[in-house]
Amino acid sequence: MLTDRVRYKPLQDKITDPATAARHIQDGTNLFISGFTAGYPKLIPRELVRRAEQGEQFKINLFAGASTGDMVDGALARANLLSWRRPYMSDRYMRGQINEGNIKFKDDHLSQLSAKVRAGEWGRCDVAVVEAAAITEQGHLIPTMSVGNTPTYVQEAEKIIIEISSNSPDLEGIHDIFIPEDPPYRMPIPIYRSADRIGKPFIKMDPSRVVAILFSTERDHCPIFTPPDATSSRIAEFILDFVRHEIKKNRLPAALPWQAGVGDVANAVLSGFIDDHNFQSIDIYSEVLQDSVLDLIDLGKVRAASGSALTLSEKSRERFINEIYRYREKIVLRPVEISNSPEVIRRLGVIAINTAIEVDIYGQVNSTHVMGTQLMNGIGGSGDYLRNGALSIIVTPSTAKGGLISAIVPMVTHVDHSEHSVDLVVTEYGLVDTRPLTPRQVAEQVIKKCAHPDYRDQLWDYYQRAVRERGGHEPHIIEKAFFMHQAFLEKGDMHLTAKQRIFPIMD
Ligand code: 0RQ
Repeated sequence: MLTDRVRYKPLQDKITDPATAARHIQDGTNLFISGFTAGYPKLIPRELVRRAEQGEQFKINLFAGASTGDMVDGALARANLLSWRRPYMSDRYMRGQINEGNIKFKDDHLSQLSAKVRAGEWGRCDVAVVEAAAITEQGHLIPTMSVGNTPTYVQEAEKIIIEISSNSPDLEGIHDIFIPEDPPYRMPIPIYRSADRIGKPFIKMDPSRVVAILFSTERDHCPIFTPPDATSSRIAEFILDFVRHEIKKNRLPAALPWQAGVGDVANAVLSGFIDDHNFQSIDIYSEVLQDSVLDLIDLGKVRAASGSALTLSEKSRERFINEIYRYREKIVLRPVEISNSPEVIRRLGVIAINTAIEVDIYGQVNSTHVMGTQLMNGIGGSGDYLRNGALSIIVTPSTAKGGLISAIVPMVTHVDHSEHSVDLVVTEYGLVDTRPLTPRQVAEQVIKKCAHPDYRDQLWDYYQRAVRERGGHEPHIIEKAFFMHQAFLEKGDMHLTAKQRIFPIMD
């Protein structure tokens, strides 16, 4: 067991216990961890929480690949141990602390993080704590179910702590690790197809910086994906119909790879391929690969699936582990600066699908801040893909919070993606291809086709009035543009009666 997993003999005497290892982490430590929905360390965070519970006063700055599990983000936030957290996270309690101003958070495009760390923009790289499946004979690391920023963290850290996951499957050969040179010496990233491998199957590591190795029997706890509901399925149908039609008309090549963001709609689109005979050999060039990718591989429908992490339900994880030999030849796990590289996304011509919190009538998108102020998760990779995709699709259910909030609004309260990055807007009511339309035509169609019927009249009234009273290329009544948000903030509902629409709020 020990020699199987730590095959580099000089490191075998670094095996220790969590309390000893975690002593390298003190007040003010910049802690860089592996993890990108999966593959995060478990023992060190638990030990840090234990120390806090025993009364030790200290705070750390935590940098990950993206979101991790409750064992990291939830537990460290609850123990009040975090000064900073970067980047994307999705933990409910941590989100609350960030919004309260108790944890500092700054959002970054995921593709840019590693280079920023290498440039020293985040400060000293004190300690890296990484989960690994094994250490090779030469002293290099085999990561587990995610790569994220781990190669750069391992390269830059002064001290490295490794958690060997004893229940990780034999993942050797699934990763493709490549760290590009930084400007001005960067060369093209030579990926021409999703399947291309350009690096090494391990993370290069200087064993002399390893200060501790732990053995872990803990497992990732990944979000449970529910089967697609009617709304997600309808959105998926619109997208698949549209793409089929564009391919038929020769306006879109048939072989473009797909990226689908986090969440149910993404899963629904990929599940939509299952029964669709038009899509027989799909390339996926995405960030997080979910259960639906395994289903498609099982059906023989995937040529290659490239991502930075595999986020699987318990059931799919079992299947993955038992038949890894089948999946290994289809799946490539890369550093997030490669999976999300604008250069590669643009070269491959990715069809990118990402979810919004709200979209405005001209196609600007808010993915991150509810009512313009409350952080939800972060921009993640959505900007990397939407800005650079060959066809950039933004999806959202037409309403949120049981219908009390319209996801189609006159003006978004926070902008993550501008109209120039958005080709299609899709809700369960319809799809608008903004590409051949003027902003005014986009507004008219988004209101008519995408907004929930309950909100169409008030959006239309606003738009018509803006056209009449202010005009311009993108008509707005600036001082009234947030009347729907204002209604929600005042009475918990964006619905307005005809009278309210014309008088108190609009006037
Ligand atoms: O709140 O959790 O309290 O119920 O937002 O919304 O509908 O469950 O949808 O899980 O797909 O998340 C944009 C947040 C959508 C996500 C966002 C509330 C809603 C609910 C979640 P509750 P749903 P999803 C990278 C891909 C940015 C990063 C990204 C996200 C909660 O997709 O973080 O795209 N995206 N990464 O009630 C108030 C509204 C709301 C609202 C939703 N208008 N107002 N609350 N909610 N809309 C690329 C990859 O390849 C992975």
